Amino acid sequence: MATGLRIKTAAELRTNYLRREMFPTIFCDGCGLGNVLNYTLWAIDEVGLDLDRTVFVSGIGCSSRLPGYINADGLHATHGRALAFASGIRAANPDLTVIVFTGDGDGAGIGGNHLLHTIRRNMDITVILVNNFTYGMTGGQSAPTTPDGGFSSTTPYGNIEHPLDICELAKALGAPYVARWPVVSPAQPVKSIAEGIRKRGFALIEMLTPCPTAYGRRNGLKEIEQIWRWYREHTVLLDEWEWVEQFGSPEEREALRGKMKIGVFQDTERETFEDRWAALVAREKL
Ligand SMILES: Cc1ncc(C[n+]2csc(CCOP(=O)(O)OP(=O)(O)O)c2C)c(N)n1
Repeated sequence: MATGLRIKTAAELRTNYLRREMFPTIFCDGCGLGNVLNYTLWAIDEVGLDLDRTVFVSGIGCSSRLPGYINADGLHATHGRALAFASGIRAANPDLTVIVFTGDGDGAGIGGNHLLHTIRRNMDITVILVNNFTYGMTGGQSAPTTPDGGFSSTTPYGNIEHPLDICELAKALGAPYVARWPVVSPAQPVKSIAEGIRKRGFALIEMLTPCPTAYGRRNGLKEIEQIWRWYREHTVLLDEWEWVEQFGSPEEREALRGKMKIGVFQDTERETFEDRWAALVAREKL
């Protein structure tokens, strides 16, 4: 594999990282959250994180249940507030590695304002934001990410709102690491999660993840083959997207409509809140 990873078997993951008593999971058939959990554990293993020095934080939703399956300290916080709790942990104990699992509703809907200000502050937090285009746990209401025309319990005639591009937002706010990948292939997500954990400062990895029960069944995306085909047909690698925008024909540019860019949107350095705090404490002799 291109990343040089040795992918762990399910048995190895179970022994090293999982709370066996928590299984089976609450996830539906075809849900991609198991993949997100696997990729995160593979990345953690690759980085060699000490789980005794790592805290997993989440808000509320199906995706926010993920910390419960990992054999490490976790904080299952309130809806939309995962980043506020994560920021508190980092401020109180900057030696801890903080990884947040959040949904598109949790992280970019009700928690959208926390997302803006946590990125602006640039604390060293890695956020794995699971975008399943819907508020899954509560039965499939439309979210800020629901695609144009997408059917949901609150948009029975199709969504008329423009969807939020979370990665473009995070990039514009100066997040040092920003990436988006669909869950259908493991290599890039595992590499990005590892890069996000290693990055000093705020890292956001958006995972496009199927929700066959709440979103898929209303949108012809209930079966695995349909989901795979949709991700293949509706995602375009960033380099290719930029090339088409610059040099493509009007028809090729038009074909980008309704599709999503995937790849690493930003990989840069920016002074962190923790660095500035340490400098302030030293300067003012606090
Ligand atoms: C303050 C508050 N408002 C609403 C809810 C109800 N609620 C629980 S989970 C959820 C949706 C979560 O959606 P998302 O974050 O997209 O995660 P998913 O379940 O899709 O993984 C909502 C609205 C709540 N628990 N608290």
